[in-house]
Amino acid sequence: MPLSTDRHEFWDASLTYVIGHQRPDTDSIASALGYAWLLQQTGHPEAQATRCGQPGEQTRYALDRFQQAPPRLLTDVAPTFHHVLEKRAPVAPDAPLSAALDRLAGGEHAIPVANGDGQPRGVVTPLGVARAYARSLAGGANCQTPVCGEVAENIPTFQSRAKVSDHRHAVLRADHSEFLIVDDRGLYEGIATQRRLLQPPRARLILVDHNELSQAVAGAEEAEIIGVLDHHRLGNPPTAAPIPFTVDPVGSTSTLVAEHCRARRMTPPRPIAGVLLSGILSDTLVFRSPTTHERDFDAADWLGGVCRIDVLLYGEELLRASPGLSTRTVDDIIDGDRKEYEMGGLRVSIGQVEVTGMQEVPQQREGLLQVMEERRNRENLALIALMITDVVTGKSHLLARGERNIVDALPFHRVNEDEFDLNDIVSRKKQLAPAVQDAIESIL
Ligand SMILES: [Mn+2]
Repeated sequence: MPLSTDRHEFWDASLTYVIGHQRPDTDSIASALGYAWLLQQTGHPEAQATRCGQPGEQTRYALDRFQQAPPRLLTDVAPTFHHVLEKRAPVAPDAPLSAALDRLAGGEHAIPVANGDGQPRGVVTPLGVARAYARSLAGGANCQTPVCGEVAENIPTFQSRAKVSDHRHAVLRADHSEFLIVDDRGLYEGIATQRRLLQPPRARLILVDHNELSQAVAGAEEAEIIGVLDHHRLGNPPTAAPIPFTVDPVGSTSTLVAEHCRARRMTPPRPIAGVLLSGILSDTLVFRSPTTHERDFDAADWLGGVCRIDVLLYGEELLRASPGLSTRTVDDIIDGDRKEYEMGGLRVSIGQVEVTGMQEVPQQREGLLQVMEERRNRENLALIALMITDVVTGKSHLLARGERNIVDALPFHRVNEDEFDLNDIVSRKKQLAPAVQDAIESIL
């Protein structure tokens, strides 16, 4: 599916973005599409499905299979100068001063002056007019009225794309209460007032499939989180106002979306139903993961009926669409789905990668371990591990680098110095992370 619409766009304060986590997986894309659809049908036309990264191969397979377009890309939700500017019409430099005076008299504080091509030439302010008047008095008999360009003064200028938070200091300390905003080419776009810059509008987000800001779209800490629909551990900051917050320990966020649909007696169209089903099958590894809940079966069964598809057969087909190790870069394998934990006061990072068969592990092992060691040093980790899960057989291996006593304490079958056979462990959050935590706490 072409992703050619991925050019830079500003977020829109009139929309509510339903958005999954960074490095989106199938459940994250599916639940954003499904939940935005449900909201749109139930009185929230402003809901928009969004993603903050490129979908992987498995997700693209699911989208193609059900002919569903991916959610819109949104890579940053911090307020920019674009979000606060007022599009005041500029006056020409050779316009008579009366043109600016009329507007000042009407209550504007700064009248932008720009050439015909948009090149800004400053602003006319009451103070600037007073200064020009004082100059002309000092100059004696010259009674000719100046033009706007002669009276215009420079004020601090910002690019519309720049983040307000990056320039808060400059805005606070400026002698001016209004600022010129220009586009990428330096051409006039509008005026921003200090008052508005100190309280810019905030993007409205509903987080799906995550609740921790560290996993959210860039700028989320400056946004307004108005809802959370998730199935992961809590790691969210406090909000100013109460918000709908659902974190339910089921196998996928898509399950929660399907349940919301059913509770409201809304049946999604086939593309949405198919993608939601894919989210469930992907996160539960076709129900083989111990994170699987009875409710995941129910939701998948219902969605399978809606899109008239054999759930189990399709599930195997979907899992096989995951790419192998050799087609991915080492960085992508290690960082693609990596989460940091604090265990016994130590920093631990565990990544997970899905494969269809372990045959590529031996030739990739050394390269992966080397980069893991780099990450461990750079991020000051006590342990870094990569869980390689074969989604076809439901078995995993673990590569691990860390403090010697920690690696030695891992309660798994060692097949190599830095490699363990995890047998049928497939869940990082439910099986691996607790086992690693127990091991670390046992030696402290
Ligand atoms: Mn999920």
